[in-house]
Amino acid sequence: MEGGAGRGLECQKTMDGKASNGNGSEKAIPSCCLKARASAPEAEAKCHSTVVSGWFSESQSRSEKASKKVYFNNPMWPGEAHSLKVEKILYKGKSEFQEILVFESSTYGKVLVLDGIIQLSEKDECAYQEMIAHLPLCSIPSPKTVLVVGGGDGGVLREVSRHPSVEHIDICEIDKMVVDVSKKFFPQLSVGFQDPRVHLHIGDATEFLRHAPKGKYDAVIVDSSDPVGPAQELVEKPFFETIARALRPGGVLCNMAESMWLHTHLIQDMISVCRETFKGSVNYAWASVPTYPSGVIGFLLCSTEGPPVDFKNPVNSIEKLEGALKHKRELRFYNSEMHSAAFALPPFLRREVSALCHSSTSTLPR
Ligand code: JA2
Repeated sequence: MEGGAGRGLECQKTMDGKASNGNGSEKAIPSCCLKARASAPEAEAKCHSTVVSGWFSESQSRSEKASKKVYFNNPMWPGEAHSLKVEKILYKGKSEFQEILVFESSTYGKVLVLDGIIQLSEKDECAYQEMIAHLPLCSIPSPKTVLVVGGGDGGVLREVSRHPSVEHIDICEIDKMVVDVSKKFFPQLSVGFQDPRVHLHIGDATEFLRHAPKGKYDAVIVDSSDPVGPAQELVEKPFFETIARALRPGGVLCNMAESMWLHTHLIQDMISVCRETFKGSVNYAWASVPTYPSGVIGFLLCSTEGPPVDFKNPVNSIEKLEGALKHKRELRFYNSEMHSAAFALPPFLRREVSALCHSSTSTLPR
């Protein structure tokens, strides 16, 4: 997202609607805000069900024919909706698996939406992709073989390939159309596919993992969409079992694990399934991602029995890896401090997960 880098940063509005340059002195409204204000996207906006009068709202887009209330009726986050102002719809299509929408937003750059749910925006994708890749890969010494499940946009591949020790990266994405759309609209993410270590497999990840040699991977990263639609199986026990089988002893899994504000029970369920399945450590981390519901996303980290893994204190720090800070593009969100900080939990969540997470290597209290 070089073109959109820092988009919005130079354009912060104060609560009273006046523009501010960040040092307290008020200025005329900057041109980017005027442009956003003047845009009249309604004409294009009408052509997609999730866009209401120029605002995209996360919704259950499958119920297109139902009344307007579907916009506030996503089963993953009932009673709330998240909106972004639309400048222009760039693409809409339907694959064998889902609806795909790409639009230019007023303040977050281009946005990829699958089945009415935001998957990434150019402005904040760095937080999600950097964390989901480096939390596991910096927790083990010298990772060599990595599997990415989902992640068809390529952003996680871009991050995995920062690690000079990595020799082989498999990616199993169910929907080829996501890959094609990313190559067309998100070159800063799909650049990840250009690395010669990357091997793309289009298909069902549960099937792929069943055929993977036992103990093949040092790390598995599950970059899935929410568990409604094609990703439903990816939070269930049989899936975790196939991952544990495909990991070497002391290998690590990092799984997208929803919002601590909205999905505490889902997180608890995932942790208890993972405690049963992974005999090493299990831990939970989170990061701020403004375009995801409630503005945060969680990561569930697990290791198999073998060399112990202390997720909170990275042994393979990114700052020490040759060329890693600048590979393809600079790191924007992740560093070793952010890594350890991501495991700090507010009391309400700590109470819920600490009993489930404890193990000899976990840093959470029993
Ligand atoms: N974004 C993706 C993906 C899989 C393929 C393409 C893009 C994500 N997984 C993360 C989605 C997190 C959604 C949170 N509500």
